[in-house]
Order: sequence, then structure tokens, then C-alpha cells
Amino acid sequence: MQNRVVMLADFDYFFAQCEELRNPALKDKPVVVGVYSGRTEISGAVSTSNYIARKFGVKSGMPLFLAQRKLEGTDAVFLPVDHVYYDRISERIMGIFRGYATSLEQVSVDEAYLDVTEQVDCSFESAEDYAKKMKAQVKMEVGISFTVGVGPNKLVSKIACDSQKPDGLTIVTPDEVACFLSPLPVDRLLGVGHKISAKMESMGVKTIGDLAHVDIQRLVVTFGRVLGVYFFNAARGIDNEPVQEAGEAESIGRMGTLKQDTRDIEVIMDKIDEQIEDIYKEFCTKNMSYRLVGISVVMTNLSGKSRSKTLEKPIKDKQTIHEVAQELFDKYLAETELAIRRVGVRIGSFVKEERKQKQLTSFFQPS
Ligand code: TTP
Ligand code: CA
Repeated sequence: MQNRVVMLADFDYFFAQCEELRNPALKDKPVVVGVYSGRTEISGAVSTSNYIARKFGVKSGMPLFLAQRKLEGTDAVFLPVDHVYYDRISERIMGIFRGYATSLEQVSVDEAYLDVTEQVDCSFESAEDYAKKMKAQVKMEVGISFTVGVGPNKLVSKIACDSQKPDGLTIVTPDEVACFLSPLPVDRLLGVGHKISAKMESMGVKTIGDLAHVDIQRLVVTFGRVLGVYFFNAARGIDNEPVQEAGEAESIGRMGTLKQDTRDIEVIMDKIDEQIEDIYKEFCTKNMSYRLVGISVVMTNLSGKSRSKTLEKPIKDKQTIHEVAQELFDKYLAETELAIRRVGVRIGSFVKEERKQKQLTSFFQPS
């Protein structure tokens, strides 16, 4: 099989760069863009800042008063977020990207994967010129700089992109993947948060290279089948997920037989909760939100039915799956007198995760 060539483009200090674009006088000053909560003049949190402000220690998620303190004595400019303006710029850039890729997967307002395998004829050497051309066109037509990671799949291109910012271009060829990944800390892999990295550290795993030495049985026993297999592959830079246009992703679901036929909601939900655990682990590796929760039932007479609910907004948490599934089962049980034999739950209508403003409190929690 021929190798793929996948790019991740991530716009540099995006909200702040947009502000510089409409007011070039900001370019040599620290610029902080924030969400003002309105409680006091300076209450709220930093969304992002330009690289000048970052030199003074300003970070996304930081309380605005703290950013102000760090920038005391400078000619820093603080601005409120203007999503409508940033979305418009983002759409223009994404429009240009479309012309460069066979498929485009927009991950957030400032990030997109591009499958450019055909355009560069599988060549990583051509990919370098291709990425430079794309960067130059966007700079000229829109005025925004961005960073590109190029790799044989999404996993590698994402990590490549994060390794050199701003205005970076990092290319990792299939031959370089192992050397590139192995010294990096495990939390550079999607799905490795605080809890998992602590667990891995207790197993003596600090780097992606360490993780590649753990055998698959141990990973599956420790993290479960879905995550264990994912970590095994990720440590080797293996990722077969396609670059997927929005709305192409399917649903994730599980189905199972109850120990006995029943109409007892608690028994049903115990089974459903086990399935949710499994579904959620798989879901967490996708970096998406879901908008649909569905249930399936097979009755004692072997007739089957499905019910689903579309949520008002995309959700990421686990508890909502439980709550909506329970609501659907309650309704369904009210409609029938039969006992239930098999049950299943699924989530779907995935949307790529939009970056949410971090809670103020998260800044104070140890990271
Ligand atoms: P990032 O890509 O994380 O950051 P960035 O584009 O500002 O900087 P860079 O990529 O050069 O490191 O986030 C993209 C946008 O998302 C960012 O401009 C503002 C917004 N954002 C928030 O609103 N809150 C946050 O906590 C983060 C991390 C980002
Ligand atoms: Ca960015």
C-alpha cells in the first residue's frame, strides 16, 4: 500500500493574530484577547495572546487580572473576543485549503487536517514545497500565518505541528516516525491526560518510546481493550483514521444480552452503564463531541426497536449519555408491557471539538 501524506494546519496565536490583522499597530505590543465575565472591569479569562505577551508569562485560561499584572508597565492591549470576525477569517482560510486537499477535516476554528497524498504524489519532499506554497497563498490573500505538521497520518502530523510554532513547518517521513516520537513525553498523545499519564508513570512509562516497549497484553489489562490497543498503535505512530470531512463519522455503540429478561430500569441501566464505559473510552480517542444518544432494545418476543434523541448542543461528557439513555428507556418502557431481553446504547452525530474557554478554576488546579 502506498503511504499517505497528511497535513495538520494550525493558525498561529489565532484570535490575537486576527486582531493584529485589523489593527497592524498592535503588532509590536503585547496583545491579550479575553472573555470578560462582566462582574468587574477585569474579571474573566485569557483566550489567547500574541507571542510578545507570552514572553511575559501570559497563558490561555489565565485570569485576566493576572495577565494584567504580568504585563504591568508595558503598552499591552487587552481586547474582548470577537468570534464573528474570527469565524469569517477562518472560513476564508479553510476555503483556500479546500483547493489543496482531497479531503479536509476541520477540527476547530483554527485547525484542519488535509489529505494531500494525491496532490504530492505520495512524496514528502514535494509536500514541503506544497506546504510552503499553501502558507504563502494564505499569507498573501488573508494575511494570517499558520504552522504545518506533515506526516503519514493524523497522529504524527498533529505531534509534528505542535513541535515547532509559530509559522513552523515540520515534516516527519514514515522512516523518521519512530525516532521522532520516541523521546517525547507520553502526554503528547491524544487521550493521555493527567490520570493516564500518572498511571503510565507508575508503570515506568514517561516517553512515547517507553510506551512502545510495553507489551499489548499489559496495556489491555491496564487500560481496557479499546484504549490499550490505541496506545499500542499510537506509540508506534500507527493511525489509520482517515481525514474525514465533517459529518462523515459514524456512531459508536454497544449491544448486549441481559442476564434475565426484565422491565427493571435499574437492572437495565446497570448493563447500559457498562456499555457506556466502553463507548466513552473509544469516544475519548476521537477528540469530538456528540449530538445524538440512542438506545436499542430487543424484547422477549425478539422484536427490536431503536429510539434516539438529538441534543441541543454538542456534548463531551459521560454522564449525559447515561441521563439521556435512561430518559429514552423510561419512555420506551411506558409504551410496552413486554420484558426486555437485549439492550444497547450508542452515541453519534459527531462534531469536531470546538475549543472551549477554559474555566477560571482550571487555572488554579495543579496541572
Ligand atoms: P490554540 O491553537 O491552542 O492557540 P493559539 O492559536 O492562540 O496559539 P498557537 O496555536 O500559536 O499556540 O487555540 C486556538 C484559539 O482558540 C485561540 O486563538 C483562542 C482559543 N482558545 C480559547 O479561547 N481558550 C483556550 O483556553 C485556548 C487554549 C484557546
Ligand atoms: Ca492555533
